[in-house]
Amino acid sequence: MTTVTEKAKGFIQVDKRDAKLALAHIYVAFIALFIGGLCGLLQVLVRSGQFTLPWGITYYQILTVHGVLLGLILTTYFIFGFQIAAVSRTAGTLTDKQRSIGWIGFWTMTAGTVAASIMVLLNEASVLYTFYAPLQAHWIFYVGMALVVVGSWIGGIAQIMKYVEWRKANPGQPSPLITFMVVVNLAMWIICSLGVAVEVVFQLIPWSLGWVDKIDVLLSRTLFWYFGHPLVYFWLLPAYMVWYVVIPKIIGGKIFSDALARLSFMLFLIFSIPVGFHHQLTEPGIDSFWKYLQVVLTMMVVIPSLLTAFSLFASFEIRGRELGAKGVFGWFKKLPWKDARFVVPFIGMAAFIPAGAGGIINASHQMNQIIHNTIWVTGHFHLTLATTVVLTFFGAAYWLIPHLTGRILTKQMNHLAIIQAIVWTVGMSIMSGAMHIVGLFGAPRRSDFSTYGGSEQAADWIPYQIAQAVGGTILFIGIILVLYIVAHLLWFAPKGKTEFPIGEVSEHAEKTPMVLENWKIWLTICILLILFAYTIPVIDMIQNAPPGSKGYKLW
Ligand code: HAS
Repeated sequence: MTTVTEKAKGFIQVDKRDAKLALAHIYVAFIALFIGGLCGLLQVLVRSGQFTLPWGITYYQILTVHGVLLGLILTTYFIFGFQIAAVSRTAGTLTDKQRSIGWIGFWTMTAGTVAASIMVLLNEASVLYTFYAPLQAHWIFYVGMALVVVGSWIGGIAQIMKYVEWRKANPGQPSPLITFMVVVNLAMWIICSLGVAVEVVFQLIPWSLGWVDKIDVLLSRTLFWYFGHPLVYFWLLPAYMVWYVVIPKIIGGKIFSDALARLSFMLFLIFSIPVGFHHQLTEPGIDSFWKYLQVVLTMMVVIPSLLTAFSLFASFEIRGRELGAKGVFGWFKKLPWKDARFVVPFIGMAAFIPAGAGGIINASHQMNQIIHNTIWVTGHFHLTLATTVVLTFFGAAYWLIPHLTGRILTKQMNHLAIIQAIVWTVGMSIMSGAMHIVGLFGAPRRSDFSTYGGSEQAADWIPYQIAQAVGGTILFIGIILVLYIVAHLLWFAPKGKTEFPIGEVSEHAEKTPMVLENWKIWLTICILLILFAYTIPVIDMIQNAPPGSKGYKLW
């Protein structure tokens, strides 16, 4: 295998000051991985029925630490670190003003993270990562979460400013693909997080401070899920950036089509927000027409993922044939199976095939009745988020961190990174597989074993829960391995230059039509679809809220 360093000749280096900002985010992400992962291990042990938490720590407390730190903090910080580096690498070094705004965003998010984490660790906010009312947390937890969101807007604006500057300097030209993708992800994030911001600021904070004694629970859940589904695409799209732009370069090939990649991202922007009701299909108070409409829109958001799968297969096949591959699957053997930067994200891609099929099952109105609130759903998001996305992030970290720290990924670390991914795959197959199967038998998610462990059904679930504990323990070993590699890349790896790989578009690809970068058109469609999918049902919810829930209303 050619080492990363050997390949890295004459490449563009991210400016040191931007690298520092990106790295600050990456540090927080991996600290969150350690604490959140440890709580994940404790959780599967508790659910196996063989272990009791010491010192009065509760199941919901560790479940909240796990969900908030891994689902919200690890992801947001890694994504921001990656995006800042990607924008700086492809659209140019940030200006001092943009970088200062980036730092203000970072510190605002971090102040919020610390405040919220302290409340969760003190058992004052054991409300899980969805913080559904009527579970109530200490007001400091909600203020902390609001600061994380506001900080992400500030940090996001810094990245968008660089894009705007680039477009002004290069009129009529399509922007660098990965910078464009970053801006789509941020646009989606800002539009969707308005929902959770309204919920937290106008409902949860006044309620937790005792200014109002009741809130409209259905409305609060609806505002959460207006945010919650695009949240999962906010996690996914940076993985897609790696798949579309970085992986073709790593395999020595070309990006299949710039236009197709941009179209797929714009389809995510318009279809990923008006679909939150697919998390609320079993909830009363929402007319079934609106649920059905959002199920249809959910099926539309599957299309850009299918486009992505097509594009990836095309990139792989074209490269394989260049290297002499024959037959339908001959290209498979020609891929760089000894390069962790490829293998680790590739396992993530492969996992997304069953994971995506699971998502389609979830979204299919009637089938949702079988799996909703069972541990099948937990199995689903451990395949999507904790395998597809997280393995892609690990694979990216193996070139991103050494690029930013001025070090290299040695052959030994490259080898260890592949072993890490195999450990992860084994652990996750056992854990997520058991979750999917026992979920179909009706085993509940988010339930303390002590509350249901004595029931007759629970006896049938126990073998699967023990399997989850075995898988979870293997996964924790995977976390220790990745943290070891990351620490090595941050502080101990030999000094050297590592490439930030950015693929070139194939010369056979069609020219990118500029309409794909016409924000007026795409944002208008996005807002119209949101208004169409949400206006009437939300008015309905407010007007027809059951008597007890009218104590506090938004308007
Ligand atoms: Fe989901 C629940 C529907 C994708 C995460 N989802 C969740 C929850 C999370 C989550 C965290 O409709 C739980 C929320 C909670 O706490 O309650 N999900 C979908 C659908 C998709 C989907 C339709 N989910 C994701 C992704 C996530 C994620 C991505 C995180 C990153 N999900 C649902 C529904 C629920 C739900 C319901 C609510 C369930 C309930 O009742 O509570 C789709 O986006 C999936 C489309 C994906 C594909 C796959 C394309 C494949 C590709 C790979 C190509 C591979 C290659 C490699 C080229 C169609 C792109 C080649 C490999 C070889 C081996 C050759």
